[in-house]
Amino acid sequence: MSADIEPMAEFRPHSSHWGVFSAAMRDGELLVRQYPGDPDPNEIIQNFPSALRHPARIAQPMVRRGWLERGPGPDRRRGRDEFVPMAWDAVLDLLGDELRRVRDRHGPDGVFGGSYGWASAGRFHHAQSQIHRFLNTALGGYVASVNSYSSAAATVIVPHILGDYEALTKHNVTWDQVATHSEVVLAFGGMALKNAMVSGGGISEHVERGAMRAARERGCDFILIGPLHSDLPEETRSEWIANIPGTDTALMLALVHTLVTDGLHDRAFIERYTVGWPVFERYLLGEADGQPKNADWAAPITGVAAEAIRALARRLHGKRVLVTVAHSLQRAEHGEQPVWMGAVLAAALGQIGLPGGGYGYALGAIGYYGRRANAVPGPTLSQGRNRHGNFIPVARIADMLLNPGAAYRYNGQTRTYPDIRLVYWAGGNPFHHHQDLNRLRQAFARVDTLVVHEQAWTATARHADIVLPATMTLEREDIGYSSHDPLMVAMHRIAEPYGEARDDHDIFAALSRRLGVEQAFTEGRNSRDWLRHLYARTQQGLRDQGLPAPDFEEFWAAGSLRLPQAPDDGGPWRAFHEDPDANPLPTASGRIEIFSETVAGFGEASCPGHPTWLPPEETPGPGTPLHLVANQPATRLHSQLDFGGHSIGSKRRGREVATMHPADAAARGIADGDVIRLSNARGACLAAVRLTTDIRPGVVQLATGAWYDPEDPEDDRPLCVHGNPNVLTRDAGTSALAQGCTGQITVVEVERFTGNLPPIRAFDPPRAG
Ligand code: PGD
Repeated sequence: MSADIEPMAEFRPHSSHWGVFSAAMRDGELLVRQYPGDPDPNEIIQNFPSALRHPARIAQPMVRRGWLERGPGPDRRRGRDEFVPMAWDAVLDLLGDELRRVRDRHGPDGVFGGSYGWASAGRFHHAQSQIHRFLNTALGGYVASVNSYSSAAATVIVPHILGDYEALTKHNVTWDQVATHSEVVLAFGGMALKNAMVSGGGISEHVERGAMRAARERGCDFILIGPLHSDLPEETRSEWIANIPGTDTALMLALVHTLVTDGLHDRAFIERYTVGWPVFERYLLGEADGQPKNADWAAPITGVAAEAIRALARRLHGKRVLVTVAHSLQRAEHGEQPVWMGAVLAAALGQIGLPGGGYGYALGAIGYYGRRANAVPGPTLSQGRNRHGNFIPVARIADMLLNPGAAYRYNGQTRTYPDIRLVYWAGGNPFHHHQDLNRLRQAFARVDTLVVHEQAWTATARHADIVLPATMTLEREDIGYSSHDPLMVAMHRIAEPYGEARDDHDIFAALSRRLGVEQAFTEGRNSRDWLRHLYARTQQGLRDQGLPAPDFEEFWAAGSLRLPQAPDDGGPWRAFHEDPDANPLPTASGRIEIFSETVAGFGEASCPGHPTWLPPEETPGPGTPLHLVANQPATRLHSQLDFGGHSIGSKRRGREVATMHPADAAARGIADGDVIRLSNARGACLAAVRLTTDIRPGVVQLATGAWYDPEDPEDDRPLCVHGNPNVLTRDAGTSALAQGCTGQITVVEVERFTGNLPPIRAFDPPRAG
């Protein structure tokens, strides 16, 4: 039994996606303390104290006036209307009736319950699990969403070319192997610590910085390929190749071209472990289309000198090289290609499956990659079965709502968008995560009813018809657990719920009662009973291994439990390397597919049968001469707790901070600290600006997560005064294969904002009448 977090009388254990901590209420103030066992704690914890009782929290159930007065139906007043407070019983009766109406009239195909979002740590109160369980129980199913905004392109292409996506990202090269074995880490898109600092479900030890430092001290070279120098930590003392955003596939092709023409590629590896090389090689050498994909070809596309590309390729030969490709590269038009081409580059270097070498796809993108898995099962709430089974690729939500009945392509299928009447969201913020937010507003205006459970007045809550206030984790008990972190945490309740906020579970239990399925939803358990029940699975796993298996009360009193972990054995990749016949990959051929008959057979021009350079539709040009990189923020997770002190402290003049190169700024008369206006044909937003030479000229960077704050909500394309880049990004799928999110890159113009600075109102509650 471990007592890693001492359950002191005042400070009690808790957990979040960004770290384990302990907390206490003293004189009405929340105090937080970092977990002492964490070598590199995440400062995002500091968002909690000011957020807990912030006026941005939702205090009571609210119903949009227009919906209340006119009933369900399409309405462009969503996001513009005032709200009417309502008592819990009344609002639950109203919502119960509406759910019954939609179920009886339209069936599960009329309800979108995808409800994508990161929600919070704590495996029982996990909002996605709760909402899906409820919709399955009460409605017999719903239209779901598949894949994620993080990694949709990779999730769909990887099974065709490498097999198991989970094994690629979670059972492959670890940080320990990097520290011990890698000689060169070639990081496309880098491995920014801000991303690795976060892990869904909780994380007790942030090891990435230490592992990179150890590797560097041993002599490992880190090479960062990407427009932002900050995408590798200083500890790596990395070399920086600042390519044009979205051109990594061309760069990788040119690297492989040099390896091949210099005779440096590993023919034996390609022969034994891959299929389809000859078809790809014809394309690479230009035999298929007359254009060799050599360094001279790649130089103007990538903005990297041909000689630098050739020199880099030659340097890789004979070393233990780890190729990493950040998720961000595939969150762009044709995002499947860098994922695939990264695998081909690693195959050409011949080290897939060796310690610290090969292909570490997405290593560093999130805290649970590059680690050992827990050797016992964790607590998971069953979501029941969606008997309906219809789904959309997650980032096609606006397309679906705007085009009911329209056909679209996905992973080799032609599918049809359903006609959605009711959208139900808990634990996500589409006005943070989706692209082209003005289009999303139009899409949400089309449904009959939009229901949102939220802790705070996000723009999603402001666009809802029925808003139900949810508790924060600090206001409830739960179990913090992540599949690749050994510390399971008893998340004690630290504070009373804000206002009338309720747990998502209790809201769904009350609705289940109204819909006659309470027993099926709750199974007769209250929340504490559920924690005991979910814990039992882990306890049994420990028992099965003959390990001490404390009962729930002991675990709860101790505050945490350290779990056994699986060995760092290289997973299926090591086994494949040792014997590809005995341990084939779960692809069509059992080998790495450099050419895929399956993908080729789908006949998509936007994703052919081998990795291909496909120029993006959107490139800088007249009116929008700059690339915008809309990446992950460092001072909050996505949009969560943007009103917390740590996030607010990072803003300037109340706005999100964009970075740009001094040369681009000078050409526009912009000085450090100015407020700028970023715009393109889809929209515009304000941001403060910081000038730095750590960004490629021609590129502007603005992190996601600043809450959407329309200057004039009545406008159809309002200026976001706060700095949400998703008013600018394009709502188009990565390709007809994966239809993933392409929010990472777009094109803009930037100018100095000279008008009167509009106030920030994103954190003020909406009008209530
Ligand atoms: P969050 O801000 O985490 O963003 O998108 P996601 O929707 O996950 O939203 C979670 C919401 O859930 C918050 O509003 C929070 O208050 C609420 N919440 C938390 N806990 C609870 C709870 O217990 N109950 C209830 N009811 N609510 C809760 C993230 C998505 O954004 C992701 S994963 C990625 S990787 C994408 N990245 C980009 C990008 O790189 N570039 C662009 N342009 N856009 C992106 N969007 C994507």
